[in-house]
Amino acid sequence: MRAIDAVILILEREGVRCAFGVPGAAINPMYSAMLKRGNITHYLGRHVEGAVHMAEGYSRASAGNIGMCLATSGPGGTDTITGLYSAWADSVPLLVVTGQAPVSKLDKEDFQAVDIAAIATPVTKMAQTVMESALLPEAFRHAFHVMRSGRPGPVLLDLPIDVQLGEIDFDIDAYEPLPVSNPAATREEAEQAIEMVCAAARPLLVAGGGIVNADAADLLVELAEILNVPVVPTLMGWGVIPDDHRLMAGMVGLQTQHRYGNATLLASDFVMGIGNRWANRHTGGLEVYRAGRTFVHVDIEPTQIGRIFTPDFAVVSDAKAALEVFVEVAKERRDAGTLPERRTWVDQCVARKETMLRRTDFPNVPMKPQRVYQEMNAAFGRDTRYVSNIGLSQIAGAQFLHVYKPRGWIDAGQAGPLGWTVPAALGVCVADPEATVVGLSGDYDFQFLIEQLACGAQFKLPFIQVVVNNSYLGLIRQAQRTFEMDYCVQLAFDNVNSPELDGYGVDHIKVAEGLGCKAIRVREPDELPAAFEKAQAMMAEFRVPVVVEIILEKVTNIAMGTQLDNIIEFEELAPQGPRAEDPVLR
Ligand SMILES: Cc1ncc(C[n+]2csc(CCOP(=O)(O)OP(=O)(O)O)c2C)c(N)n1
Repeated sequence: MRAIDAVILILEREGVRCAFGVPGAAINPMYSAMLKRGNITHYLGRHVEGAVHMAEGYSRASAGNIGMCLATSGPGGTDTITGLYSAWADSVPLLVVTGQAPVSKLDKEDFQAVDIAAIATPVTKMAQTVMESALLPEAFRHAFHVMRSGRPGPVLLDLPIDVQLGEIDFDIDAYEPLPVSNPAATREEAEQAIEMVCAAARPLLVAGGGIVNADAADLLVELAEILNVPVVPTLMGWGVIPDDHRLMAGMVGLQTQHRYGNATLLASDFVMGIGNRWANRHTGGLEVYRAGRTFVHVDIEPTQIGRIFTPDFAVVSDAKAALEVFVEVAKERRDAGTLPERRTWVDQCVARKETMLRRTDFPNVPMKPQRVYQEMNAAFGRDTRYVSNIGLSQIAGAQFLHVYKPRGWIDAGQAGPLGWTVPAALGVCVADPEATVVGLSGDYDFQFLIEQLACGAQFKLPFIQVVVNNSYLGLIRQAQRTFEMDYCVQLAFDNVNSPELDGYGVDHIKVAEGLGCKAIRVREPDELPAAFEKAQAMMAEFRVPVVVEIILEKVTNIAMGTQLDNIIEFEELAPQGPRAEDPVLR
């Protein structure tokens, strides 16, 4: 059979059910092979970067399934690089398959021939141009193994057109995916780690995205409950413990943080990080983060240990394997009565969570963003999957929204490429068609890959896209406190077709409607509940993305700082005591 026909059989055997892509001459044999079998659904991107972020969103929402993006040679391949980087930075498995010029033409400056494997190498776990048809099956088997093993990540396979079309002998019945083997904590390591937790007076668990990747959230919560130790999820781990769990102590960081989270970290004397990478926006300056604390680090990837700082004790292990043996050891200590009593420390953490709050119930018009998140919490249920990316919208969303389950907050946490949210949300819709998916973007993030909305309209991928419009590049201008950079960077302009926008510039409603979606504009906070309800009804009726554009005040500042102990609060804080409008505290 043609080697590319064998590839399609392998993809099916490895669990691939869909592809996101853009065709072109060099990858067209692969499309012909998909057409022949008809088992892989193809979602046509309106930009290759959109297609690759859709594939990423699909992987991030799926436990186990891997998103695949197809692109042609030359610009098709280079357009995938941002998606590969974003997946690589956040440990997301993702398969990019590119077409390529024929092998004999690779060094002849052929049309759209570029060494994409070399370009992709720094942002992938493996990037390879496969030079022989007979090598294609093993290249794919190896690629799936690499994506699934150790710290997950993306792979790019580049297929010259003659390699795709070459004839090979292949029997799919003789093909088995390679088993995944990951390092696992030993019993001795678990005893040592739990002993260190027990020896601490004010311990915390930092729960990272590795727990999400390992599908081990239940074990993390079980461990925290047995030990009675509060949990700080990282941005990538947010949701592994529900926000309203008594032991959810808040997020820590310079931007996506809670006041109570930072205060609790600063009050702690011990931190065990599991499946996290001590990202700098979580730790801030290491002098403050580490001062007076003992650290244990559990990570699947040995080269991650000590990359940021040397922990007092390290365990190289898959998060699930580590948590299983930690729970076993903790249960034995509980049954033997050798776990320390933790009531005072936990009560102190809970008290901070109930009182160290930021105000959200602003009545202002134009709206303050805090109010938007208060109303989103009231409008969207516990099973909502939020998708967000970068900017003040993402930062404020993380400070004020509530997440209750793993993969309930899907975020390009490290790379933050503008434009990511809409396509990633579409990929989430494909992965979980039953879910309520809510994208959250600033106006600039929304505009970057706005054309992807057409894909949602075409393939009936309904989700709610909240656009908080300050027409201001909020995060960048807020950063201007450090540099004077306001040089020809105004998003705002007078739109001659939409004078009612009063200088906010792009008419997102008209664009969204032109792309086949539904759209609502909201100016007053009291209109928000009805707008969200209407958006959900429209989504159900028309099965297309629904944009809810919220006109914000232009100058918006969200609490952030340069160290955990000097976060600047720009707005008034909530009055002391539980905040009635907050569903987590109600
Ligand atoms: C591809 C890319 N270019 C530039 C940036 C830098 N950047 C980060 S946030 C931001 C402004 C975002 O504006 P908007 O999406 O409207 O969100 P806001 O901060 O106003 O909520 C920019 C330019 C980026 N993250 N990605």
